[in-house]
Amino acid sequence: MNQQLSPPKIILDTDPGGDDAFAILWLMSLVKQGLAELLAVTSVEGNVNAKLTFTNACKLLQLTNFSEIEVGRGVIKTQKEIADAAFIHGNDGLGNLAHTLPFPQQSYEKARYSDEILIENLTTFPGEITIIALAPLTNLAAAETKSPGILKQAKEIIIMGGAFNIAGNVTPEAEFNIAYSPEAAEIVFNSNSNLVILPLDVTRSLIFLPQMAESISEVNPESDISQFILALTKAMTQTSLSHRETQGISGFLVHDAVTLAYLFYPETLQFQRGRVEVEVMGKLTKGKTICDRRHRAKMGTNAWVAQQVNSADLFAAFLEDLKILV
Ligand SMILES: [Ca+2]
Repeated sequence: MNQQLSPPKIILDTDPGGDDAFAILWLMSLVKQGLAELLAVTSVEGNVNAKLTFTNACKLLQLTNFSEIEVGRGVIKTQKEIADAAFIHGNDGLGNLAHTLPFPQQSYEKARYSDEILIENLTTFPGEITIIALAPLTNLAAAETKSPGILKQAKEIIIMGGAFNIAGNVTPEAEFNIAYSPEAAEIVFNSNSNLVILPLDVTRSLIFLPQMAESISEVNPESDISQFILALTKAMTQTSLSHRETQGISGFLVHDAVTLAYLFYPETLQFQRGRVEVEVMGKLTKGKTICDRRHRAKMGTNAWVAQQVNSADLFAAFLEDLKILV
């Protein structure tokens, strides 16, 4: 198999997280189909604390029969800008359903730190690894700080984060993953010019509906994965409705899943190229992502920023792949 046709080598950086869980399930279906190679999962503190995101990532890998994949523990950021998102994702990060999943085999105390895993893999496979970042960019920034230039060794860094032409979701201007640590985002934005950014501008239209969960589970209603998808959808729908995240529509936003659409179903998205930067000083706008839209010559572009998504096509692909997993 030539390199162009070999499955992409992926490191998934994640803070599960209800929508992270759906992105992980989608990715594991693609791995199961031989379309992706997952080298490691680097968990991050974000939606909930570092130990819970580590445990949740392990449990989701175990649920999908990939427990051999290494999970890193998140680098702790001592100075947090904002609170976690347990009000959406449940106190355990998974809609208070984590206790229904298999007990993790990997131990948080013995796990390697996520930045070490990033540095080791990027050094071993320079230019080959796609990093999918679904969380605050703390781990990536820690790797870059410890080993300057290391993120340039990534083939591509795909980031769910930011809000450009719409309101933020944690402050009037800022999106959660970026607002959690604007300083970490700044380090990552300056580290590599092959960034792909999937902001709230596109993810806000990705409302996963209870009937979608039902259509997946119908393929194999008794499976543990089906049961988990149904229960998590129910829990996330309830919190999302009560926090008015979906314009009153019964469902919830699967923000993080959009990264897999970019990588495997790119026809579902449209992009513009530009230089993305983050406000790290603003009193009211800290964590806001900015891309210069003025018509003038520009230097130093670093990112493709998603502008539009065809959510019908995206969900069609998503559902078919999840049906293969359950
Ligand atoms: Ca996330």
